[in-house]
Amino acid sequence: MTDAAEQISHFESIISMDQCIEPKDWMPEAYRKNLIRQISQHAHSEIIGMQPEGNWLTRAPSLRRKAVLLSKIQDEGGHGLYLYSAAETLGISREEMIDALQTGEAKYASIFNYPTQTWADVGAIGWLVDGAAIVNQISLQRNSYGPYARAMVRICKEESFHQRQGYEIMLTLSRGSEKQIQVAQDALDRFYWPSLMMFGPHDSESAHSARSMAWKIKRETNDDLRQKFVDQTAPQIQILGLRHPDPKCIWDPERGHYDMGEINWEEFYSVINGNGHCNRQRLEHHIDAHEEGAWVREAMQSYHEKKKQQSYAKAS
Ligand code: FAQ
Repeated sequence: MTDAAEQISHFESIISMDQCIEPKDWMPEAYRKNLIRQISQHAHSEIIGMQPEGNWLTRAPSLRRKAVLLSKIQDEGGHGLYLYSAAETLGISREEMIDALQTGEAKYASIFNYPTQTWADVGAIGWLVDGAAIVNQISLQRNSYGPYARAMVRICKEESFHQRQGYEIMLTLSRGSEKQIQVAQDALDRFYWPSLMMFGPHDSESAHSARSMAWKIKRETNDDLRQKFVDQTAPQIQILGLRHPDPKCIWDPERGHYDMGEINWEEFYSVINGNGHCNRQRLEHHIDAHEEGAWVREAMQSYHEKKKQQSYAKAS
């Protein structure tokens, strides 16, 4: 066997035994690139995802709600940092990833291009958006790249708290006044379909799924994960006593699943191609914050350089 054939065979045997590929292991270039694409877009989603909820920090209805929301948003920032670090182990720099986000070359989850119009939207995001993220991320805990899989374990623990805090907001509103019930219903109506879009296009239309499934970068397909989410969400809507936004979401005893209506794919592609309500605003805000933080990065860099010089001087 040639060296190259041996490398491929070793890589494939690690994948087939459900073990992890680690940063120093040999890996095919396409595997590395696909991971960088998915992990960096996942990181961007966590960071851009701080903005819609951040919009409500100064208007949270009580000090308790404000403290919880602040801590949740900080968690999302932390998730972005673990994920950028995991992507860096594949040989891409943080600057390159940020540049790809800011020039629009790299995507982030479509859901964060929808505006948060009421306090109930904060509840709907925690319940539905974090809920959809967990369904996906639980399966990603078993993905084949070690640093990504390990980051997912910690992230899932925090997301499950986020999901509960969102549901608790929705429960409080749906047990409240007529007006509160109405804003809860409105938030559910606006966030339900975009949450289903978080799982990506149908399997038949998904450009990366077949390869990612073969390499165990993804462990379940877009449609299978979406079905899990629909199945877990329908009874939660019943408990809230709200109207389901999808009239076709009916239990099918033969399949053992809830049915679902068709997603508006035109809207999905329009949003991921930069034409959602908030795409421009989200990127502009990110660029402004990044520029404002330039002095912090420069100060840290020069401190690091100084420390390096001092340790060289000591050693020589
Ligand atoms: N939005 O071939 P596929 C969170 C793109 S974390 C935007 O099926 P793939 C936490 C896709 O990138 C949420 N773009 O792609 C939180 C590809 O474009 P490309 C993020 C989408 O990768 C909560 C093209 O369409 N979670 O919410 C979307 O096999 C609250 C073709 O699609 C993750 O990123 C979309 N919804 O499957 C934070 C999980 N769907 O790259 C704050 C990790 C598809 O060729 C507040 N990622 N596209 O230009 C994944 O599991 C996968 O990447 C999928 C897409 C399932 C998202």
